[in-house]
Amino acid sequence: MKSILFIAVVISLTGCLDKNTTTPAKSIDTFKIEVNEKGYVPAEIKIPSTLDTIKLIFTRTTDKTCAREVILEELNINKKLPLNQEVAIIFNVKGSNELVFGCHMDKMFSGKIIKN
Ligand SMILES: [Cu+2]
Repeated sequence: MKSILFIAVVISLTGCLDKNTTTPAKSIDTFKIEVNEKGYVPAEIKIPSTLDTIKLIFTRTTDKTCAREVILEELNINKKLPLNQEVAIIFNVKGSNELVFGCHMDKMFSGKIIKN
């Protein structure tokens, strides 16, 4: 009887461990992007393919480039980036494998979100 109980405990424990070690399907992930002299940094954001929603927080820290907004044509997003202010955009990424964002001048400065 005792050994049966012990086995049951071990099984339930390993069950728990399995759940913790496999990556859970996250619904939202947040990334910070600085818009400086180099453009959007980081310019490449890799996300898990299971991700539903992404939150990008942009902070423009320079006046020296034309990248004063962030445009995501595919999703009709166009947001001004005031100097040294955090601007968050939240959107669904379920239907896209790759999304490009950039400035208004045909992506002279740009970045992309890529699914792993
Ligand atoms: Cu530009």
